[in-house]
Amino acid sequence: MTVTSNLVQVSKDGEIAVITINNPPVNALSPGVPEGIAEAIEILAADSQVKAAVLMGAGKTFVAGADIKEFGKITSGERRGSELVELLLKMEDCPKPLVAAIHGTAFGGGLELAMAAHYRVANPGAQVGQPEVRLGIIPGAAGTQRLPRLAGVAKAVEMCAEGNPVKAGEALASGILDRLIDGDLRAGAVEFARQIAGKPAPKTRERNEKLGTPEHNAPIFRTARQNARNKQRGMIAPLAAIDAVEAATLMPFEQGCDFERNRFTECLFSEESKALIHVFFGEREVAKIPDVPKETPLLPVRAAAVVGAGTMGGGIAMVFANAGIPVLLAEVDQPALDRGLANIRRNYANSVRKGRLTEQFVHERLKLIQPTLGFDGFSTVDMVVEAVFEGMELKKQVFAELDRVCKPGVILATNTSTLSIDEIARSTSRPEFVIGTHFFSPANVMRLLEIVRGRETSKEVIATCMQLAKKLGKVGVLVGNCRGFVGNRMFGPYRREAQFLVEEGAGIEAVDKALFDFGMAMGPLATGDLAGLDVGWRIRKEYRHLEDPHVRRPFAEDKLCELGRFGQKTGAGWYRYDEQRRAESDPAVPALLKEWTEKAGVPQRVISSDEIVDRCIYALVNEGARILEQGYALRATDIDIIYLYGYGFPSYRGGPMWYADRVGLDKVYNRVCGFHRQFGALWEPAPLLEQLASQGKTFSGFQTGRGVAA
Ligand code: 3H9
Repeated sequence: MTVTSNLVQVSKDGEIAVITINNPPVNALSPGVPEGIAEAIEILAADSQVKAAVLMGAGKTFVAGADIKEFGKITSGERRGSELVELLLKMEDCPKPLVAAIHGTAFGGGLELAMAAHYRVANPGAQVGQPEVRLGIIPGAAGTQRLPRLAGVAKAVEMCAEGNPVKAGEALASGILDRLIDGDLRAGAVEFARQIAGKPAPKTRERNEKLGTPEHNAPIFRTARQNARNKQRGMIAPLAAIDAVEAATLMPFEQGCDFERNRFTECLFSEESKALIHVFFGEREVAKIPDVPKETPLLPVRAAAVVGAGTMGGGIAMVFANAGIPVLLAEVDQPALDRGLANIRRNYANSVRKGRLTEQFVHERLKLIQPTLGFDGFSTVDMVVEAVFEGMELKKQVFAELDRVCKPGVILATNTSTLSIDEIARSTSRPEFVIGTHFFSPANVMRLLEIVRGRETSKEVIATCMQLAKKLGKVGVLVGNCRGFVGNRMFGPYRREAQFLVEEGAGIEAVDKALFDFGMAMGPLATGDLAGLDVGWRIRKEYRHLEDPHVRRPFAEDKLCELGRFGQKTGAGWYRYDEQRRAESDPAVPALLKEWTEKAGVPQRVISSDEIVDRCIYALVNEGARILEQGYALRATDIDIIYLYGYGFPSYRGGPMWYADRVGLDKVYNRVCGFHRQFGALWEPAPLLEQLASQGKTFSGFQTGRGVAA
């Protein structure tokens, strides 16, 4: 074996050279890897015994792309970043045929590398993709130029603009791959290389037969741009990716590459890209809990149970079933159980109708959901998630009963969104096994799982739930046990400001539109209608005794609820709704608001969309700062991830704390101080915001230096 570097090795199998990239964990194209491959190409080109070569990855994957950690060096001018482009030309010009052999993933620069080889083979389980748009960039090593030449324009546009992975079978059908290899990939690839050795080595960049004509391509680009504007609203990278693929159809290869390079650089320097790269690493960082090390033993979760077959309980049961974990679904009586099961069937049927799931998948998942009355069968499960009505007394009764019927070592989780985990845990004899698993509605869709640590929750239980989140397809974020935990605690001030704004004279649609245009998935008032205004109303009634009567509170939503306007489910809330739950403005509400605000003596004024955004978003940030300071979240990143996956915050803005950092904490602090002077106590700046702003620091750089406070 010839070692070109510790990152790339060359070995020989008769007349076939095998180049192996060995840069764990994902063989990213970090500095040294492209150079190592270039050297390997030189070695085999000069070796007269070698007739063809295989390029593959060591370990669990081919190549997951460029090294994302290096992008900062390109934007700071420390690195050029065009080494890869040069390497790919060199590979393509190699006189001996190169076969890329793919297992795991060939993503981003990894697929670009493979496309510069003369042939591509893969294991059936492999995936290929150009996911760069998810990082706010576009392929930067001719991916937008070579992919349409292999896969055709429509497939290339879809892959580059949407960033979704493509399975090996589909990649074969679309022309990205030349052959699938069952069994030993190396042996199969070497055999394939023997078959093509000595034959001409086709260069992808010279293949123009799939590039289509302007007439044929025009509707493809038009539809792609429409889709990008709708589905990736507010983002620049998807549109840039489409432009670059279009360039491949209009210009010679070299010019297309220059075009791509310019758009790549533009994107790489954008705020969008910085935010999305923060999200990429943030998503992985939240899994790291300083006082719960990787080696913490995990408890088995082979079978689960859910108490309560309402909307949340049913959704949670589906989440377990979808992950292949058998789950008992318990209710107090048969009608409630029947309703719950009917809802689950309806949800699954909708997914089948929309083509998201197959009949077969649903059939198998439904078999995993076992309905039960009371606590029948609970003695055999490893984990229980309680999802009954949100009331402390009821929850305590359920947990006392679970303590009685469940075997030792079972994780007892509550889906409460507001109540104290510690108080619930005290109703059992095993508080170390009690934890919060706060799913978001609809549970089978939303990716966030807030994992709430009680004072006595054991590290094993925390580690198991974090691991389980991944298995369930969720992003688990550990939070501390405070009222509303992290997400809802921040959402309170956000929605409070939205209501104040309409009470002060802003239009209902104006408030929702300003935040929608900022990038939120929905405006805050429309979100209230969707979730049900009565939910907050009931909680406020429960906690009314804790409120300071001298502090201003919004009143309009309570009054809407008193009129039975609970939102979508009653056909009216802030908006009115037709049978299909389509919203339209309801002139009755502004009229009511006028009457109520006049009576309450709230002065009316014209409010700008900038003020709407700043008041709502900075209310999130100010509360986020308190949470961080009090240690209820481990890092600012954790708060960002919660808001991206649970609350529809735009990913290209990186989350509320990242957004505040980018605006500049001094500016945010001054604005919050202005609101404090204008609106009083509710806007008192969080001490951490004041401290970081005065020191010229950021939330991202702030470490509490301790674990999540329980
Ligand atoms: C690109 O290629 C641009 C090009 O056009 C060229 C321009 C010139 N770089 O996700 P995991 C780390 S842009 C650096 O937990 P999994 C990750 O942070 C790139 N690090 O594993 C983690 O570190 P830690 C386009 C990377 O098995 C560890 O590896 N490519 C990279 O669940 C394990 O990762 C992409 O966007 C990277 N490229 O999933 C693909 N990738 O252990 C990005 C991973 O310290 N990667 N790390 O937390 C992925 O989608 C997933 O990592 C993958 C594996 C599916 C590959």
